Formats: sequence, structure tokens, C-alpha cells
Amino acid sequence: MRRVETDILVVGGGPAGLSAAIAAAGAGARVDLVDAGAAPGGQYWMQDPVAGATSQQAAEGSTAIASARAAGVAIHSGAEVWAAFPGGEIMANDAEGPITFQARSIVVASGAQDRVYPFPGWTLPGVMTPGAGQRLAKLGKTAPGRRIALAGNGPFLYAVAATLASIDATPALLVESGRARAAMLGLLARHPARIAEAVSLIAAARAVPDWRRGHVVTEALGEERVEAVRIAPIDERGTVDTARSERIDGIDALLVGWGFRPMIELTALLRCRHAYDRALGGWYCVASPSTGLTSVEGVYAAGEVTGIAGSRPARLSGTLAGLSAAAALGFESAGMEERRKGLVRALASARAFGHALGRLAPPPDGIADLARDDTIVCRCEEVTRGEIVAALAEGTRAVAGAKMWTRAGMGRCQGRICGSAVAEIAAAETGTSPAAAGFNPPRIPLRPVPLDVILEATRGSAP
Ligand SMILES: Cc1cc2nc3c(=O)[nH]c(=O)nc-3n(C[C@H](O)[C@@H](O)[C@H](O)COP(=O)(O)OP(=O)(O)OC[C@H]3O[C@@H](n4cnc5c(N)ncnc54)[C@H](O)[C@@H]3O)c2cc1C
Repeated sequence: MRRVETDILVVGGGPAGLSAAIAAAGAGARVDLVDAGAAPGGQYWMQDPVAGATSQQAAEGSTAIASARAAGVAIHSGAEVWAAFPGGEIMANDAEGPITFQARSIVVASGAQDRVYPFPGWTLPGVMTPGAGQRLAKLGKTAPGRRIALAGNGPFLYAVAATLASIDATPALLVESGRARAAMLGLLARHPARIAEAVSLIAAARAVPDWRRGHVVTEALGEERVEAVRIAPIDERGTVDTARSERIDGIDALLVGWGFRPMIELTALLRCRHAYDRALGGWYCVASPSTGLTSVEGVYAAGEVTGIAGSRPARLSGTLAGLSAAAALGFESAGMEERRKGLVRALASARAFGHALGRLAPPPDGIADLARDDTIVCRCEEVTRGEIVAALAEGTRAVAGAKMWTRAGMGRCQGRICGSAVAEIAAAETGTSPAAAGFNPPRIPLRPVPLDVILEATRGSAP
């Protein structure tokens, strides 16, 4: 079995992880970076292993990857971390089998994933997340359909519209819950450096022939696959007015998402402190704004896992965490303290913008109530909303309790997909808050791994 001893292990090769690795290696630390993707880059700097860097984002990513290699970072691509133990032992698995890392410090930069809420018809073929549709377009140069409906909230929808347009697959319909145009203009006035990016994203949205603001998709309709969608407006009180719903036919792909949720499974396994803010994606790992250190000694966190804020804060927080982790191990260089102070200031401003954006376009209240009693909420274990509501009526109040009662969140994704919805259903049914409903404590293995890999990795290792 491969065993790697290192100063700093970075988990995640997106903008945050690559920035952390470059900074820490530049300071003189031995750094290993492990990333699940076929190539590092994460979401924003996604690399196409076949076509190479075909966009500005991908080109920035390939420059960062080259810098990391030049700084001596050992990059382990196609490797998924599935276990972590106190004391810095981390287990990953790649095509050749298990790798165990023994690190003096860890930087978790595990990013985010699309946040979804179930609704009738969401399990039909042709319904997917905007992130999945974007990935198809970016990596496969394949359109998810011929008449695409794109729905949810936030500027990510515009970014997906732009990516689809780049392969001549401009969506036919854009259904967006928000309509805070004045507030958006006010925010841009306070952050003028972001205006050019905003203008190009809005142009991508404008190119969509049918753009409905202040609406949500309430149902996907079809026999074998999605063929139509039902949409409804949001009324003055912010609730979805299903009485005024409208059916739109001729749709063969529906991309729905409600921003992102931080991937906290590893930081939770490492027992770091977490906090809840719906506008930041729900549960996120709490990290010091001046170092990136979490509540656990030697464990740092950077990027979207510390709350959804965007790619610029991801880069800045990664550099800050990498420098801080290196300094804590004694790798200090001249001018490092000044550099860190500058990073802290830039990060505060970049995060303020990202967080304000999240607060402008939160998922509408009651969005989890679109699911009916017979709608599947947990896709892995096929648990319906009605079963979860019955468990709540019998006495459970928390996400972890609903899992024990119904198996929701017990399947192979461990609740990464359904967790946000179960928390909001629990909050609505019991009159509490999603924060009070908590989250599923993650279990080893974090990701599905073959049994022989577990056996080989754990032989003679920590329990
Ligand atoms: C689907 C999706 C699409 C996005 N597209 C855009 C976009 O077009 N424009 C934009 O501005 N922002 C986009 N974002 C927002 C994105 O989060 C960026 O802000 C940026 O990529 C965040 O950088 P990060 O390093 O924090 O995380 P990421 O870029 O998400 O990188 C995290 C990396 O960690 C890896 N990882 C996670 N867990 C493990 C594990 N257990 N083992 C090994 N590796 C692991 C992941 O595979 C990933 O490569 C997108 C987000 C998502 C979820």
C-alpha cells in the first residue's frame, strides 16, 4: 500500500486548493494535493482533458496547475478522500488502489455542489442540475437537450446560459425566482470592479428568448422523460402562488438548482465546528478570517466549504490558508506577514460581495414544500416526503432522526443531495428552523469504495 508522509495535505484541487498548495509550497513546505477529478481545476477552473483550455477560466486554471507543479506540489488526481482520522491520517483511493497520507497539517478545500429541492417530476430523465448541464457542455461539448429550460436562482444560472450558448445550445426558457434588480444595481455600485462580469452574464440571460423573473418551476411533466414544465409566480409575500401556474410544453431538458451547498463531509468527519446560514448555502465550516484555521488544531479550510462566496474569495482564502498552515509549521519567509495582512483585507471585501449576492437571491421560503407526499426526496433510498412527514409526526425533529426513522440520507450519497430539503421539511413540520434540524453526521467511507481497498488501507492502521 502507498503511504505518503507530507507537511501539508490539501484536499481539493479547485481555485482554493491550488492556491493553498502554491502558497504553502512556495513557503518551503512539502505539499501533496489530492483531487477527485481526472485533472485538477475544480468547478471554476475545470480542465478538459481532451480539448485542453478552451475558455479563459480553464486557461487560468492550467496556469495555476503549472505553478503548483513548478513549486513542487505533488498532485494526486483521480483520487477521492474517503476517510480521515484525528492526528492527520487521511485515506484516499485512486485507480491503483489506496493511498494513506500522514500530514502535519491539512487544508480542506472540498468546494461545493448544486443545492437541490425535490418537486414533482424531478426524478424524470432529462431533469438535472444546472451544474450537471454545464459539465456536459464544458467537458462533453454536448447539449443536455434541444429545448432546454434553466431554472432556480442566482447569477450561476446566467453563467450556465453562457456556457450553453458557447456550444450553440442557448436555453429556450429561463425561470428565475429573484427580481431584486434595484438591490443588484446597488451592490454593483459598491463593487464596480464586478460590473464588466455582470454585464456579460446578463447579456447571456437576455439571449434566452423566454426569461421569467419572479417565477419557479413547480413540476416537471412527461411519461418516459421530461416533456413540459409547470411554472408559478412568487407573490408579494414571497410564497409560490400555484393557483396562477402555467404549463410550458416542448421542453426536453430541465436544469434546476438553488445555488450551491458547501461540501462539509470531510470537515465534519474531522470534527470541525460548523454554522448555518441559508444564504451561504446552509451548513458551512467555520474558519478564522485571518488564517483559515478551523476549530481543530492543524486543520485549515478554504473556498466554498467555508460558505458560498465565489471563485475570487476561494483563491484568496486558499492562499491565506496555505501561507498560514506553512507558517504554523515554521516555514516563514520575509514579507509573509505583510502579504497575509493584504490577503485578509482583499478576502473580506471579496467575501462581502459574494455573501451579499447570496442574500439577494436566496431560495424562496417554502421551496421544499413543492414536493408532494408521494414525491421521492431521498433518491438513494427512495424515501418520499410523506414518509419523512410521518416520521416527524411520530416524534423525530432532526435530520439525523429522520434518517433513522426512514433511511433518508442513509444511501450512497449520505444525504448530500436530500439533506437541505429534509432539514427544511423538518423545520416547516415542527415549527423550528433548518439550523435546529441539524445535518447528518458523515460516516466512513465518505465516498463508495471497494471493500478490498478498505481492507488493504486499514491493515495495521488507525482504527
Ligand atoms: C457544479 C458547480 C459549477 C460551478 N460553476 C461555476 C461557474 O461557472 N462560474 C463561477 O463563477 N462559479 C462556479 N461555481 C462556483 C464554484 O464553487 C467556484 O466559486 C469555485 O470553483 C470554488 O472553488 P473551490 O476551490 O472552493 O471549490 P471547487 O472548485 O468546487 O473545487 C473543489 C474540489 O475538491 C474536490 N473534492 C471534494 N471532495 C473531495 C474528496 N472527498 N476527495 C477528493 N477530492 C475532493 C472536488 O472534486 C473539486 O475538484 C460552480 C460550483 C459548482 C458546485
